[in-house]
Amino acid sequence: MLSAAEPERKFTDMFSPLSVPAEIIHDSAIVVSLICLAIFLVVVFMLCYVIFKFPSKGPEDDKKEPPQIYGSSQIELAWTVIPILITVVLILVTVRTIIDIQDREMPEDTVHVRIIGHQFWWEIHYLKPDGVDANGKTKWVTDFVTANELHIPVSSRENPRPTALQLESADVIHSYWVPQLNGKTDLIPNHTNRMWLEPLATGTYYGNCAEYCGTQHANMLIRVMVQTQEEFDKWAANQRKKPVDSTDPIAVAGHEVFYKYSCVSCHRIDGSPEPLAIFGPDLTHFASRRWLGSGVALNNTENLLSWMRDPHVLKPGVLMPNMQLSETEVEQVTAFLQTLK
Ligand code: HEC
Ligand SMILES: [Cu+2]
Repeated sequence: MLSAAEPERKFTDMFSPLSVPAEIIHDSAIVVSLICLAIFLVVVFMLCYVIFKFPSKGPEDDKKEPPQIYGSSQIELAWTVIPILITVVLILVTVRTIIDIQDREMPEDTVHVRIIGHQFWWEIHYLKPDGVDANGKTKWVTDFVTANELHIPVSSRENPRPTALQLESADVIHSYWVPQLNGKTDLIPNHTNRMWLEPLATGTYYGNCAEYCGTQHANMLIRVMVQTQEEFDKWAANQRKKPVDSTDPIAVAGHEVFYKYSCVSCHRIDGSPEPLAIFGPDLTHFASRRWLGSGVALNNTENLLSWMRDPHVLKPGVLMPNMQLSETEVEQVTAFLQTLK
């Protein structure tokens, strides 16, 4: 299948970063954890010391108060100055990491992508430059649209090929998190956040929406296919094309079902009438995706038939209604969707 990228990286572990920004975060997390571990060990040591040094000498002794010390400027200085120093070190480590990630200059051939979070799926626009605006800044317009599965080229240290993400939301707050590729970044309504990925190995990376956004939040899954430059270019070229109209009579009937039941008021397939409200995923190349329902099930015939009978079976509470199709219509529309390669 076109969209596959091996190997599967299902292990969503932030301690094995495979992308430049994830590595930077990982390294500073280790420094911070080691400092915290040192503080923990000192406290535990002092606690054990006191417990063993001053054991109880019986019930009578327990009632007496130990001698009290007042106003030791040495002790007060120590417990004020040392924590301040530790905090300053933690601030420096954190600020350095933030600057390193946020102010990174992106090379000329960076891939630019706009991701819009929806309950409970991801709208993905690949962008292309379109001249400059009044301030001399590059204007970005949509090149092609897809959903849920983000394809990006693999990068290397000698020849960086990062992908810059522009994150937005159509409804509530979501959060984009692929632990091996970068930290979390929220998708906030009426505000654009940014992050970048620079993966150092190919494969399909797994992630999740990381901000509770409604009933199917747990099934708002993320898949990032990191491909070689060649595979990525091939994939992108296919996404830009209009799918070839099938002549199979069942698929042709399915195409009619698609218009008859106003699937088209929520979904875009190339050639659908304008204007287009984007409420559901773009289906132009739906058959080239490995999963359906934002990762909830594999995109195979059995699952697609189930989805067309009632999407709430695989994804209860999903915002696509049960379209009440007859069994014949279910089969026709399924056959049609499978031609959208
Ligand atoms: C009211 C709007 C609406 C209508 C009408 C609608 N859908 Fe959907 N559809 C959605 C939404 C929203 C999703 C995303 C569900 C999710 O993953 O959370 C979706 C998902 C899908 C998917 C899975 C896409 C993917 O990439 O995961 C398919 C296939 C689909 N719809 C087909 C259809 C067909 C065929 C019809 C007409 C019979 C239809 N839809 C009617 C809103 C709609
Ligand atoms: Cu979400």
